[in-house]
Amino acid sequence: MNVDTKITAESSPSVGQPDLLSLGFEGLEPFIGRSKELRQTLVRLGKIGDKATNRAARKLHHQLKHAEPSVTMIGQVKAGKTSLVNAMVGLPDLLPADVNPWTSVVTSLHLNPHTPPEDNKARFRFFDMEEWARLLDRGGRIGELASRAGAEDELEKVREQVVEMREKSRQRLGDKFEMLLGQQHDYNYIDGDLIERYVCLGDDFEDDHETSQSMGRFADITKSAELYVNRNNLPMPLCIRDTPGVNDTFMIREQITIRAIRESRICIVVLAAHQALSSVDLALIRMISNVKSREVIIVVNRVDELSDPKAQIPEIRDSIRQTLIDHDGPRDAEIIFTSAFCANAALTGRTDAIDETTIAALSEWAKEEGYLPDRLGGMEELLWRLSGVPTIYAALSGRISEGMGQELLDRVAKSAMNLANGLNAQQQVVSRREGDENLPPLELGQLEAELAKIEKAAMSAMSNSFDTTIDDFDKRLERSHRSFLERATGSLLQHLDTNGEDEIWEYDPTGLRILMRTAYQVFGRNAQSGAKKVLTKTAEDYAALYHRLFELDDEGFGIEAPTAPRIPSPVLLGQTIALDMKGTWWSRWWHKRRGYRNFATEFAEIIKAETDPIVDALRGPHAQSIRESAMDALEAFLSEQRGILARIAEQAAREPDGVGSMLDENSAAMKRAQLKQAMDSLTSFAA
Ligand SMILES: Nc1nc2c(ncn2[C@@H]2O[C@H](COP(=O)(O)OP(=O)(O)OP(=O)(O)O)[C@@H](O)[C@H]2O)c(=O)[nH]1
Ligand SMILES: [Mg+2]
Repeated sequence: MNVDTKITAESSPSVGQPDLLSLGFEGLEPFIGRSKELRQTLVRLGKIGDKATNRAARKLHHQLKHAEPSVTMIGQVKAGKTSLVNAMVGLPDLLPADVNPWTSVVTSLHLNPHTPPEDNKARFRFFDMEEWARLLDRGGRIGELASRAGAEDELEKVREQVVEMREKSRQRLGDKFEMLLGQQHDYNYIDGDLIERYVCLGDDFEDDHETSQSMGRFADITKSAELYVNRNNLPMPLCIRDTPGVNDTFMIREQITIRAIRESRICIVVLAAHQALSSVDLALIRMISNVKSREVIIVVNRVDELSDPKAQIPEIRDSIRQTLIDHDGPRDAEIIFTSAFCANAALTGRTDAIDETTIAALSEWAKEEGYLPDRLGGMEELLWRLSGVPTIYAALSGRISEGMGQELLDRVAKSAMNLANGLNAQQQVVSRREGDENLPPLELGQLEAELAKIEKAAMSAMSNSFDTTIDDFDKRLERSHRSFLERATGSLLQHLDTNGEDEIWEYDPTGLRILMRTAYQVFGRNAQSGAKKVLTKTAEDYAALYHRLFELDDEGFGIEAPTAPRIPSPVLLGQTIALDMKGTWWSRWWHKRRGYRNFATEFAEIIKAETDPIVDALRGPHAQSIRESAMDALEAFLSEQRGILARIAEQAAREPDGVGSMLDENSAAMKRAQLKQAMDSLTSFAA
């Protein structure tokens, strides 16, 4: 649905501190320099080639220019995620941040330095019927769990909350609100009111009947918000995702947060300095423990609230490290200390919002840590540096350059090299035919059959490779799952033998997660090497075809195989299961059981029911999505090669009065020189 598309564009609020926003992004410069260099080469290549080559080069150019790395912010409730996102964007009032209302939706901010402010736009998606029904009819994951465990009281509590929630939504949105499910609302402007209506829940709104009736408060049923915002002073496009705090009783949002982490390469975990990571936050640690340390950044916010930062910060850092080690978290993740409050004061120029003692205390700590340079531009810069935001930018710059950035350069350079290889083959064919008019014509009639043969072989090799790998994965998961259940049940029986039934037994599911993670890693390695084999073989087949069809005598001529797909982190392993929650339901369940046999079989059943969905998701959608991205990469390669080969064949077929005669000797020589130069430059991008 398109809402109010005629509303005139409103420019985003602007802040006159462009220099602050670039501090810390210096680390991106080498990547951006390389990206520009590659883009220039693509422009040159496009000019040398025919129309189709030019189009292909422009497409690659666009991919480089608009590549958008993304980062997801997750964390404790009220840690200051939203305030920090606003600070990082440089727009302190963009997203509503307060004690009340609270964020209830994943908001993706797409920041782009290349699009004009008139193009700012917003898109809000609502839960679909199924998600909503799952939440309401069954009370989300907690409800499912409670009913499985027979925890009637918990179930009743969940039901009450659900009824209340449904009533509130009805009040806010009218009786027909369920009709909105599954829909989306689009706007071609962005402002605070609009965002608040879709992404925040809060008690303040309850009495606000006027807003409810006239405009609709959609936050209950909003699942995601996408905001497209112009940001001139950013070195490249960037997506920042804000998520609701991790403490959601219904846990439907846990799944959504997990999905949001999957969608970004980098995850920033926001904690509040005065409630640093403790065992209460195990759900949070579980979510990140399956992400590589290097792709997790831990941010401890609200340091302006510490009375003695110089002494407290090292203690907080040590305690976080210890918690990560104790609970199998990403132990080497970088830890950064921030104050969104200082950042936003710097951005708005309200430097007196922070009292001098706080500034002095923070400065003393910051000097020690090397956060402050010898010379400062002024109060704004001091506060901005103390805020830690430039340190976050610097960390992001490093991760982007070495991760997504490097892969992007590599992928685009390979495609560009293949375009150049095609042009090179074309030139060889043309110049040889020009040199000897009596050569017999090329046997181009076979081209279609040869192409089809390569394509068919490649697709079926890739497909077979994944069939085998996924099958192995499946078996391994099955084995791990079974052995975990056996071990857990064994330990339960042993407990009963030693301690009897009165003492509650607890079992840590970390073992299961480690087994599944290992199975996944093995699968990832096999999937990648299988895909690589197929891609390399296909590239060789193409190179042989070039030689055969066009009678190339250049020994060094080859075709670049595209890179095998990246294996994303298995974030979903972190989702909360019954064994993670040692709450009252467990002790009640325990005390209701009598007799060994009951304990053992029922326990095995409940744990199997809890863990089955994770196993199914891993071997199902998760493995499939990797298969699909490998297939996509292969298909793109096949169609790229088909295009290039068809172009050469077409040129060669026009001989002898085709291309050769269109160009005089000089310009042909010039083109050869230009192509050689472009190829030399592309060679330097090889990883
Ligand atoms: N003193 C201080 N207060 C902060 C800081 N960052 C955020 N706050 C305050 O903390 C409260 C919560 O901030 P939010 O940014 O809404 O926190 P959040 O993590 O997004 O909260 P939820 O989305 O509801 O989980 C607000 O009142 C902020 O003004 C900070 O660095 N220092
Ligand atoms: Mg928030």
